[in-house]
Amino acid sequence: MTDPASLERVRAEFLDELARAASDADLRALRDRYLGRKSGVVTSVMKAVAAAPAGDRPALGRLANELKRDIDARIAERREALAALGSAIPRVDVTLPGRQPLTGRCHPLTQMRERIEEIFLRMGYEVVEGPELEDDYHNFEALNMPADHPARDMQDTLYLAAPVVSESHTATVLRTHTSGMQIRYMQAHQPPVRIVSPGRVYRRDNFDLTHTPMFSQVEGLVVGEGVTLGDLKGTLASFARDFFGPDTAVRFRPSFFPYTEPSAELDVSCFQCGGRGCGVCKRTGWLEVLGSGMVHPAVFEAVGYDPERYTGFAFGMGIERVALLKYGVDDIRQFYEGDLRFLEQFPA
Ligand code: 2NM
Repeated sequence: MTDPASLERVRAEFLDELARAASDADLRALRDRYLGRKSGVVTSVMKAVAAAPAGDRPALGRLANELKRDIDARIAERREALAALGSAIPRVDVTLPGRQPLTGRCHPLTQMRERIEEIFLRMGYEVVEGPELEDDYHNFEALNMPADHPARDMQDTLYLAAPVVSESHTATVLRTHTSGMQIRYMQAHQPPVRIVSPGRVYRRDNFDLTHTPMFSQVEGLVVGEGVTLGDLKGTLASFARDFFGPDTAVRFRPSFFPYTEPSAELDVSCFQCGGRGCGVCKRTGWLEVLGSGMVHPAVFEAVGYDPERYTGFAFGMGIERVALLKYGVDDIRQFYEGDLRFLEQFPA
């Protein structure tokens, strides 16, 4: 027995079950249950229609066929919707290695400067920075370099086209060293003094493997009563072992600077060959690292310190130079080219 109302009940039941079908397998089972050839619900309806009184058959047949097409179409529609949903969910292979994010880090010269600063900070020094545009007095005059001194030659110094006036001074040169800041510090403070001054400095040089017209320095200054050459040697030997490694040997060679007397250059044993002689140290076993000396009395006079009461030592090193040595870099210009293939070799 069948009638239009029972066909609608079948449709309603089907729609109810369709709404709960959440997978391809559910849809296959649903299709089987309604449209299966042997025992599908709609198949039974068709059989019932065939058995209905002849007068009812055409109308019931139309309704039954329409129900069958509707069920078929809705299942197909649902299948497509599920497929679209499935492909929208990204498939993640959790066994793949993660993507390495590109992280920033400090430039190798900054890392090097901070390493040097840290070593001296641990020894009780203060870090002070000064202006890159400097006046003649702080860059030369107070450092025992009078007007006719060869270091002031146009060859070495970059002069400003016109003086630059600021609150603190009237600059005429790009500083050739950071000593100017140390003069400023001494003018403003009484001993004891223990400072390092890092910064960029400028020289009239051409670009080559070991020179650039701008480079970076760290200079140090210690002033007090009874500061000796022995303090200078001990301090710099200690720095060298900290910076280059505990097995580093040091030697001091006599040298000359207008602002120190006596003056000495510090060599460290070649970390590459341990002092036996190699390409890095040019077969000498030693590497020149920095310049130093006992502060000249004329410098103390210039800043108003009593040279009979106070003594002190000072030193200066090029950051690029020590970085070249430490890392075995053969061309200083690489530090300024911004090439990531070079820079990435210096993890922070
Ligand atoms: C050097 C070598 C030797 C130096 C001297 C001074 C100051 F200001 F105290 F006089 N500051 N730095 C100095 C001494 C720098 O660099 C190679």
